[in-house]
Amino acid sequence: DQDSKVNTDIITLTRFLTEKQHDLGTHATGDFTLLCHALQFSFKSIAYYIRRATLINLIGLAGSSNKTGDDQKKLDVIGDEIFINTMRGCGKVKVLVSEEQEEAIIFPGDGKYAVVCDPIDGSSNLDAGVSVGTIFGIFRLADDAVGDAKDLLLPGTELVASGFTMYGASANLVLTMKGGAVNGFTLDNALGEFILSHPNMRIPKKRSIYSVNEGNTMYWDDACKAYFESLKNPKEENAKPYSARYIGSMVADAYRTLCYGGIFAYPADKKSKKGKLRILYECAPMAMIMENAGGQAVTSQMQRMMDVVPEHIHDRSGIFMGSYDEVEKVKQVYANFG
Ligand code: AHM
Ligand code: MG
Repeated sequence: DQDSKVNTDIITLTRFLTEKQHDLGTHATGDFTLLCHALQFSFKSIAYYIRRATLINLIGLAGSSNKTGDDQKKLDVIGDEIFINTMRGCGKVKVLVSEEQEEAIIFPGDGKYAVVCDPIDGSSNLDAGVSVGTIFGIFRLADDAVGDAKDLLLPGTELVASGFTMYGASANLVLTMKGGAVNGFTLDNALGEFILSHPNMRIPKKRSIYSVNEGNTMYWDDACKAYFESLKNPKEENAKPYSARYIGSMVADAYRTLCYGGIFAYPADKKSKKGKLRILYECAPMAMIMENAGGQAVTSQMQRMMDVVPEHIHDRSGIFMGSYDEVEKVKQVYANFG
């Protein structure tokens, strides 16, 4: 009967984190667990407001611009405020960097962590109901850190945890910790809990899918042009061309790449000389997820993304990331161009 099929032993994010904390032994203070609880609350709130957006008239412009001069959506502002308030409220965070805030925000108190985030990435897609997401990274501050923005100019290799939540057909949280596995959780709206639905996610080793804004082709350098050309018009006998998939929402494109494999790229080009995506809260957290799932992430200079030290908190980089073999292929083509 139906009742006997009910799983009464589900692993919620809370249970997962509690078990992880236990694994760390007595030196774990629980601060990180509390911080993650605050994070998941912000994801639930943002998910809720995105679902309700049309109904409660949040769609459209907020009448303000962020520092790059982009029009900010009302939901951008709300997502940012939710994030700032939950991070302040948990008492474990000293510094917060948000894509929507020009300066790092310093919280009073003795928080040991720094959090970097893009509260609602891909927000240009919101009005069309396309998936968007929150990207985040967590650093443990050095004991002598004064807690200002400079403490955050760190490479991805220093991240203790990173992840994202995609607000799509369901809210999907992907979380990984330093040297650990990548785990996927799905928000059960009725229970209000993130449930471990995708334990130990591994990115397929290769897959013939490419994801890039091809409208920028005229700005690409020759290596980049040659690489994508080789996917569309493979020279090997009987080889089939790759499929194109580009949502224009990094979290959604990254989530698909994680699930199905392939390559996602936002290269540096003649127009965006340093690329478009931000190192600290977009590229590095995604690179950590890709690597921990068995994939790779590199810059447009073919440097390991995780090693890049941003020059300032909103610094950008070109990025190629995804299946291990697909990134190898990128490196090969670029090597031929010297
Ligand atoms: P945003 O942080 O202003 O939302 O911009 C980041 C987004 C990413 O989600 C996506 O990968 C990229 O911009 C798409 O850019 P483009 O429209 O140039 O293809
Ligand atoms: Mg963004």
